[in-house]
Amino acid sequence: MATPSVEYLPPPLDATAEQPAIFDGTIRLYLAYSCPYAQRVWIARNCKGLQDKIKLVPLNLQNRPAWYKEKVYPENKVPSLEHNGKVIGESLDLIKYVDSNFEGPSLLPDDADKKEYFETLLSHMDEFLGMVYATFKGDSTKDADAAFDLLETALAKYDGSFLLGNEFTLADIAFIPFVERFQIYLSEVFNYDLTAGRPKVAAWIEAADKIDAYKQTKKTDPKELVEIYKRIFSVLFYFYP
Ligand SMILES: N[C@@H](CCC(=O)N[C@@H](CS)C(=O)NCC(=O)O)C(=O)O
Repeated sequence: MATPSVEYLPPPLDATAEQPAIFDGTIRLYLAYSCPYAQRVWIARNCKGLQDKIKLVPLNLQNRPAWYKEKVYPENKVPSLEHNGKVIGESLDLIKYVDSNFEGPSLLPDDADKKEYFETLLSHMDEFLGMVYATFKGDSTKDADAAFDLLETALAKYDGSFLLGNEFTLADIAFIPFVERFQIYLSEVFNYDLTAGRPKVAAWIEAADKIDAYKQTKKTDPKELVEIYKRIFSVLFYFYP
């Protein structure tokens, strides 16, 4: 069957849902549509054209089925991937796993320098996210400024719209789900445009938005996102509104 151009997305499973069969040969990606970590793996799966091969199993994280922790993935987080009689997790490991264990276009260039740069970018991931979250926790955008300036600099390393050049690769897949959310939250809550004065970041987001494999995973509801981030980060807002 040809892959439909817009995939049907099944509704999330909640605590009342029965567990799908496990280790029956079906390859399953357990995810939450709202989770940026899971979105990384979802994008990689779509980029490789594996929509018919890797089945999406969305969970309602607010009302998670108990069987997920008990029978599928004891860490009880998403994403996880059921493949070859095992369940594995961790989004940055999983995007590499999906790229190297399945058919479809390679999502990393052959070039050794670019591969090394990819690892360097990943090694700065926590720092990058931490800088943006520091802004979310406070009231100054200086840390976010520094983070997006780093991204602008990172995008200048190679010619082309993407982090490793002209192709949308695992490097972009690792960062874009977070930047997608940061753009919404910073604009809504801080009136801050992360692309202002950063032409490469602006062009990167614009180029990514044209990629179907990514577009189909963009399910962030701005209202819901703002509520979630506010709940997580704005304890101070609560006491000093
Ligand atoms: N390091 C993990 C993080 C995954 C993660 O934190 N996922 C969140 C959803 S966005 C989750 O499952 N949270 C549920 C929980 O912590 O109970 C990865 O990269 O895959």
